[in-house]
Amino acid sequence: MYSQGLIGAKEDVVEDDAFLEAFQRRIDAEEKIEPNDPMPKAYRNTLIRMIGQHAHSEIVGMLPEGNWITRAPSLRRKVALLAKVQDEGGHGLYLYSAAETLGVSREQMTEELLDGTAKYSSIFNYPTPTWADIGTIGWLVDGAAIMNQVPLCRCSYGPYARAMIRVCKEESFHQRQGYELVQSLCTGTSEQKAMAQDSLNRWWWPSLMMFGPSDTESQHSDQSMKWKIKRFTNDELRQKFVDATVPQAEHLGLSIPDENLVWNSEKNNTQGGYDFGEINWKEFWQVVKGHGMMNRDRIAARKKAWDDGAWVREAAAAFADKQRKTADAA
Ligand code: BYC
Repeated sequence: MYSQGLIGAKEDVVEDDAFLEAFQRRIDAEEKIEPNDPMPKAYRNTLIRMIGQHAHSEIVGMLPEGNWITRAPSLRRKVALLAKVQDEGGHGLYLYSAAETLGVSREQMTEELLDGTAKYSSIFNYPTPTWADIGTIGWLVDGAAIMNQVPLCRCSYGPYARAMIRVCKEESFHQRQGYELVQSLCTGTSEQKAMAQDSLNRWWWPSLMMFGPSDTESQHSDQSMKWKIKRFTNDELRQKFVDATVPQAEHLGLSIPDENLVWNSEKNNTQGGYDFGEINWKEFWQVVKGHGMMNRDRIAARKKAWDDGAWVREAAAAFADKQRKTADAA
């Protein structure tokens, strides 16, 4: 899908065995790959796909929470939520810029999001009917994002790895504000605590789905691990998330909605970990393929924002054109 229109890409290199082995040696030596370095076409396309999907997730991720900005219950909560949603917009911009260093344009990536060819995280296709969802998203969704994204700070592609450092710091603040919000609900009235439990019941399984298909089904993990784009498999990260989050739920006095959740001291090389129930993979693939509860609304909202912003793009292009002509005439 991304093989056409690589605006900044270097001429294709001859991908013979010597080239591929030399490239792998650089990866194995933990050297960072930079935009002008020769790289296999598949490495470039894997990164464009993954960084593009990540950027789209940040941008679409602003929608479910943005929905609550006008209804935040206090000024303090409103300020925190506004800042969080703005941070997600900033993450999207870093990531589009990182993808552009690989030779794909932001316009092309946006078109692929709007026409449904590019993916974004399944998690943002679930609705946010209650205020507790704002806390739960910070706690679980940003918590899962951190688990997945901290290892990406060591990704072999330099611009992505560097962008992830600031993103992770901000996600960490988001996770804390979410946990603190849920904690307030859990120490409030019985109705507030019930609202927090209901929200956890709805977001727990979709949060586990964020890590992607199981290792036996993941198409890209093996190669991405060899290229040190990914440092852990989907299942390894999912397990770390479950092990970190269950004690947090216990501290809040909330129940994880999984009757098969049980401590297993033999897990994780006998360090112990939780066994947990089977994810509903049918639901996961339905959402990924565009048939979740909110897929249509999310894309319609993005399309409207893109169309409404057309005059800004035209004005910016006209201004740049005028500057160029002035410079040429001087
Ligand atoms: N939703 O072979 P696999 C965030 C797709 S956090 C939708 O395992 P890979 C945020 C996958 O793309 C969320 N699609 O792929 C948080 C592939 O399809 P294609 C974003 C999914 O790439 C808080 C196919 O399934 N984070 O933004 O090795 C607030 C097979 O999967 C999902 C990132 O993007 C899913 N959950 O691993 C605001 C982090 N899972 O491309 C914002 C970077 C899988 O072949 N990305 N698919 O058509 C990654 O770490 C990896 O790309 C994934 C998937 C773990 C997501």
